Order: sequence, then structure tokens, then C-alpha cells
Amino acid sequence: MPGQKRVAAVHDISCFGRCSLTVALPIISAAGIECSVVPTAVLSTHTGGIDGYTFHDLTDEIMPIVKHWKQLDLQFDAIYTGYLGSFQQLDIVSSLFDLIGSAHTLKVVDPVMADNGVLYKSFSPDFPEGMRKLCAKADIIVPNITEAVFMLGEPYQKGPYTTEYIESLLRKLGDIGAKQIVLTGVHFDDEQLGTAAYDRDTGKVGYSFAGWIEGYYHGTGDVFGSALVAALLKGCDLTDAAAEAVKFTVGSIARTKAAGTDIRFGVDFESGLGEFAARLNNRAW
Ligand code: PXL
Repeated sequence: MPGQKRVAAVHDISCFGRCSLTVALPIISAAGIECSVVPTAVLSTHTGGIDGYTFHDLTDEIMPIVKHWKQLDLQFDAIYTGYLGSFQQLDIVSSLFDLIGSAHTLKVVDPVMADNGVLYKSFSPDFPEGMRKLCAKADIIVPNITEAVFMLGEPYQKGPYTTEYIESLLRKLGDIGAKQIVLTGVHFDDEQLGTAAYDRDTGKVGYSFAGWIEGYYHGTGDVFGSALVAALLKGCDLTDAAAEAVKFTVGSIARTKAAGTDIRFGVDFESGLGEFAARLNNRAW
């Protein structure tokens, strides 16, 4: 499709806390890409370390929204899914791919459900199996190491990792079905943290690292995934897109750390949007 690209972002709206749609919409838009949204739920905040959050499920809204779009014959260059709260939502999003996705639509699934060896508290232990089925329909999946091993039914291991371990995970993740995998949370020592981007057809693995910043900052997976989708649609190949997304995410974390912000409140990605957009627009393709 020539001209401006269009993405459908399928995530919840956590009204405060900078994750999911409040991150995807600004980052993808800043790159000059149209970002339509399918909100899957509305929460007062995300569920990561903030108690007392409200939760309003929007599962019943998803198909009516998407059927209307289908009537309008809207075309999407990418569908980008993140946090999905139930098995029912996994099934509905799977149908959404069939309804509004075409052969030209890049389907990017971030299997948001776990980190640091533990499932987020809203998910049951059998959720990774359901997420694995959705990942099978994707072109690109973006798991962290915990999500990867949970979908593979393997025990979580703390890093540092070896290249052999990371690349065996990538190959097994490729067998789930997606052609390309971007694995996050990869580290071979305690100094650098980054990603491994794998193309199943070529077998090529490209690594992107940046200096490790101590602290668990909320929403960084969504900042990374949104920047990755934006960079891919601007024409970066998988490894370059992952490198741009690592740079943007780590810059956001560094600013947040310097400001001393509560780690639950998300990262200051906003101050980096201008530079991010300029880098994507000024690359010599
Ligand atoms: O950033 C992932 C995410 C998205 N949405 C909600 C969450 C989380 C992670 O905890 O709770 C509601």
C-alpha cells in the first residue's frame, strides 16, 4: 500500500501508568503512521504494583468495532496486539486477524503476560498455552525470556545466558509458527541488556544491546514493541528495527531514572519522541 501506513493497535487502556494504548498510540503516531485502536479493557492504572485499580472489560466491543471496519473495507499494514486479559479475548483477536488482516498485513503479537520468571497476577497458569496459539498466527512475536519459556513449557532460568541457550529458544519459538521472533531481556553478562532478532527462513540472528540500567521500570515492553512496529513500517529490517527500539526504550529509561520517578509510573518516552521520529525519517534507506 503506498502512502501513509496504518496500524491497528489492540491493547487495553490503562488510564494512568504509561503502558499499552497510552504508549502505542503516541509512539506509532509520532513516526508518521496512522494508529487506529481496539481497546480491549479500561483500567484506572495497569496492574503492575498498583493496588485498587478499576477494570472494565470491553471484550464485547471488539467484534462490533472490527465488523464495522470490515464494512468500511479498511486496510491495515499491521495489526499489533499486546496485553489481552482472557482466553475469550485471545479467540476474538484470532478472529480479528482473519477479518481485517490481509496477506499484506504484518501481524505482530507481543504475548504480554509475564516477566522475571512470574506470570502477571491476572493470568492463570494455563494462559501461556492459549497465548501460544495466538502466536502461531503471527508474523512476528515479541516475547521476553519469561514469556518465551512459559509458552515452550520450559522452566525459567535467570541470566546471564549463553548464545547457545538464546538461539535454541529462538529456534523453538520459530517452530510455534511466526516467521520472525524478537526476544527481549537477553543478556550475556551483567553490563548489557538487549534483544535477539531471529528470522526463521534465513536462520539469521541479530543482537542489539545497550548499557543495563538497574530497576524494573513498568511499561518498557510496550514502549519497545510500539517502537519496533513503527520502525518496521518505516522500512527498517528486523534487526535494525530492534536496534532503534532498544535505543528509544533505553533512552526513555535513562531519563526516568535521572528524574527519580516512581518506577510504577512508566517511563519518559515522550521526551524522546521528536528524536525517534527524526531518526526514522532521516535514515538513508
Ligand atoms: O505493560 C503491560 C501491561 C499492559 N496492560 C496492563 C498491565 C500490563 C502489565 O502489567 O497490567 C493492564
